[in-house]
Amino acid sequence: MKFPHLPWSVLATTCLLAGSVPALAADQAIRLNTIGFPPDAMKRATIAAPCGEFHVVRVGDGAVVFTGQAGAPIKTAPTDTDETVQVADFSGLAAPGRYQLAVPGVGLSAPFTIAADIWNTPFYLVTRAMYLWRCGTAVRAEWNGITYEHGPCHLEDGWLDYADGGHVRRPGTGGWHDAGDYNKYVVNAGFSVGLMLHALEQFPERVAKVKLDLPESGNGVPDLLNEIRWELEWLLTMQLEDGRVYHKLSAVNFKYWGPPDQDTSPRYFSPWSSTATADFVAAFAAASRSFRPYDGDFADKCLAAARRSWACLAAHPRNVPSDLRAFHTGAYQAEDDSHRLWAAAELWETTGEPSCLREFERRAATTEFTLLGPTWGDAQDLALGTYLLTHHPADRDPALVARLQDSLFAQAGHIVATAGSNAYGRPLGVERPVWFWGCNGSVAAQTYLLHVADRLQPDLRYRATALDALAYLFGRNFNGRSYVTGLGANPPHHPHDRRGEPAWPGYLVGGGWPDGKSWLDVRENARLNEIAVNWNAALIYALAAFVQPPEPAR
Ligand code: 9MR
Ligand code: ZN
Repeated sequence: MKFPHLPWSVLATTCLLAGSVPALAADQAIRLNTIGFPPDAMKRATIAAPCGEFHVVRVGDGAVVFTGQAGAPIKTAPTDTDETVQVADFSGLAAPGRYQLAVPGVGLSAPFTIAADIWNTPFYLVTRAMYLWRCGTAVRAEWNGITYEHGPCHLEDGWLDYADGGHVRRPGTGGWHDAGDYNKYVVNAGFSVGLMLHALEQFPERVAKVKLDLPESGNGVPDLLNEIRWELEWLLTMQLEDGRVYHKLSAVNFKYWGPPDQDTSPRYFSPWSSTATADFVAAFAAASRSFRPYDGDFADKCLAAARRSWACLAAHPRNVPSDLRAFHTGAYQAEDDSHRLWAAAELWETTGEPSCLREFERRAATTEFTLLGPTWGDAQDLALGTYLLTHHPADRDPALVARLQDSLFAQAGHIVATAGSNAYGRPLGVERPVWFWGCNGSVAAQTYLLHVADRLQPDLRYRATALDALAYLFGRNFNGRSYVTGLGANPPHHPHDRRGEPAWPGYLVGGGWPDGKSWLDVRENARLNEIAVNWNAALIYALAAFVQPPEPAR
């Protein structure tokens, strides 16, 4: 059978694919991962219109390559997407190619691809997006024939007025802009670096050789590590002599909108915080491990910096928040327990020192894995993951190991079940308050639990659910749109990003809340449509697990 033989209603809706209609056009009723699927993966679409038989047709000649029957109607909760949908399962189709779903009476889906290396380009773009966030330097990249660039920015960073330094400058250029704003926050930076380092540490065979077209590419260091180093070099400028770490370097408000190299808002250090200091320790202890094979001097420098701030934490056993009264920008304030736990875990993993292990195990005694995966506010999953995947397992407390493994498998199992029973395969589900600022980032970050669990006890359901998370983010969602700029079908065109439009490519937007219908592709809406380093870092981690490594040279 050929595509032209399909009912006229399918053909009629094809024309709608050409325009970008923000409203729910008929074709947007067919919601699926618009990047695609590895051949052996589960493949499902969610159809928000009554349907029965469906077909998969090949792009080009329109040949029908698969026919199936949509599942029974599912009513989604009012707090979720409040609609009736049916699931089309075409997992039986494994042949590589480019396809569309054709649903008689409903329409045609966006095109998607079946191929083993389907996640390589997204990994490249989403990671290179970190490079495009670089501050204090000119950046330039091309994507889809468009050049994105700006000149060196924020070269005055920054002033010490609000950090007991008087009107004096202290060097703090470099690093990444945090998000749609150009400020730089240590807690979010440390978290993002940590998660990216875990991606490299857990999937080195997949990502260490990936070229990102960075200024440093070809220097013998993995490009992922080259990009991380850009942020680390800035983080080093945030550390005081005595190990305390400034909480942020920021303008006093969010008023400026425009290219970063035209931004003349004065930017200030805020006072130190214990949370920033703990995240600094964790990030640098982990970085020291990853840099060791490539650059021993830098690895030593990272470890020395981590130790200095670790000693500072010991001298300040209680949470010390930063005084942010002068600022109306991001706060990134958190209780620091999970951050201290993470610092202890990474420093122990790097040094093997019993005192770090004791500190970790004391703090971990009452800790569980979370369901949301690691977030900037709650780093404990990273801490517990490091402990369970350690390279010196024999030193650990076996009872604690057993309890934490149980906690991990329970939470990972819950995530699997949640995705399995969700109409869109969304692993965050709907029953708890799971629509919040940045919830798309958590959908990506939940894969952390799945992959750590898979490593300890391989189970195909963990990887399948991690692919469900990616499928959701790239189009199998209420909007039927990719939530990552520059990738997939009808991606965000108006992200909350001061660099403007056309949208800079490779960025995951925060996502809708307080329910499953709330997302808007509106530039002004930071709560729904901002981009941020922590969400991209989570997506980098989620994608790293599925990058197809290059064929070994013969
Ligand atoms: O991701 C942050 C989210 O968890 C908070 O609820 C929200 C409000 O404090 O802030 C988010 O982070 C923003 C930060 O404060 C400033 N830069 C942009 C970040 C993403 O919106
Ligand atoms: Zn800048």
